[in-house]
Parts: sequence; C-alpha cells; structure tokens
Amino acid sequence: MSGDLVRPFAAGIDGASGGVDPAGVVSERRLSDLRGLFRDAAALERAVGEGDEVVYRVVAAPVPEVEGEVPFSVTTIEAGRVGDEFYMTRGHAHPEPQGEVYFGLSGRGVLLMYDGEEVRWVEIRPGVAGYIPPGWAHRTANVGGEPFRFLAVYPGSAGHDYAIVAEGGMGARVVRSAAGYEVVEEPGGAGPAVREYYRRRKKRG
Ligand code: S6P
Ligand code: ZN
Repeated sequence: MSGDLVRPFAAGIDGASGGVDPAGVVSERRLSDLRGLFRDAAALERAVGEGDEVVYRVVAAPVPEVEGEVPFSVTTIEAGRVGDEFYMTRGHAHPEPQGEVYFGLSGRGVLLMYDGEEVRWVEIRPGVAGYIPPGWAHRTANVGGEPFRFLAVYPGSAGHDYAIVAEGGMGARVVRSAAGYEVVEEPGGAGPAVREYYRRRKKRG
C-alpha cells in the first residue's frame, strides 16, 4: 500500500541556490560520509580532520518514493577535490531498473554511468539534460570552480542501491588534468558477481 497520491502542485527551482519550494526531505553528505569512495584515503582523512565540510546537499520536492509517483530533487555539489579527484556523490544503482533524467542548472559537472562492464559519461552544464538508462549506476562530480547544481527526475519505485557502488566501484574516476579534468578508467574491471548484478538489471522483463 502506498497511500494517497500527491495533489497537483508547482515547485520553484532556484538554480542559483539549489532551493526547491516547497521542499520535502533535505539531506547533506560530508566528507566523512564518503569514506571508502575516493582513491586517496589519507587525503580524505586529512580533510575530515580539517573541518569535514559538506560535499553535497540534496533538496527533494515533497513527492514520496513510491510506485506511480515521479520524485524530483536538486543536488548541489560544492567545488573541491580529495587529492586529484573531484568532489562527487556517493553514487548508486536503481535496484528496480528504472531510468532517470538529470538537467543542469548551474556550474559544470560530469555524470558518470557504469553497467558493470562499460563506462559512459556526459558533461552536464546549464541547459543540458543527461539520460541514465535503466540498469546503469550513476554518480556526478563537480569539475568546475563553483557549485554544480542539477535537477534529477526519476520513477518513485526505482529505489537506491549504494552498496553495489561502494563495493563494485564505478569503473572510472573523475580527476584533475592539465585540460581541467579527465575521466580515467580503472584497470581490472568488476568481478563476476558485480557484472552479474548489472546483467540481471539490464534484461527487460
Ligand atoms: C536519485 C538521483 C539524485 C541523487 C543525488 C545524490 O535517483 O540520482 O537525486 O540521489 O544526486 O546522489 P547519491 O548517489 O548520494 O544518491
Ligand atoms: Zn538515481
């Protein structure tokens, strides 16, 4: 039982502040919430000791994550790096293989996607929409010098699996380079269990 559906409404999306009005749940992730995700664990611990700053904030509209609804939210990723790696989200897969749309509001970011074998990425700027197909894990990184903000819209039944990314990685990292940034694929690839996880989610029922 998912209860009553939400009544029609309009929400203000503030691309300059990352605000959503009316807002639902607001969540923040600090450096200490991202342990195990950056390559340079020592640099992460130093930064945690130096203030443990907020890396990103998600402001959701008041739409529940249940089947039939279409939740949406604005993510703001601050500018910064841990070692050479840009500030980024934890990253997740949707256990129900559902797609998602990101739309750039301000700043510049990379939307990294991974299906257990292949890595794809697109740059998101204001006015650019990125499409995440069903079965692809996704993570965003701020590759600019100001906050990166985007709107995310996804099916309410999608769910969020963080463990598969924490354990299996994203197949690549977004790091500083002479040109600004580059997406560097990680050698080795995922193990058979991770590949099987994604294979199952890309089959159409
Ligand atoms: C939800 C969507 C975004 C992320 C947000 C934070 O499906 O992909 O709203 O939740 O960008 O990332 P993460 O990986 O911490 O959920
Ligand atoms: Zn998602």
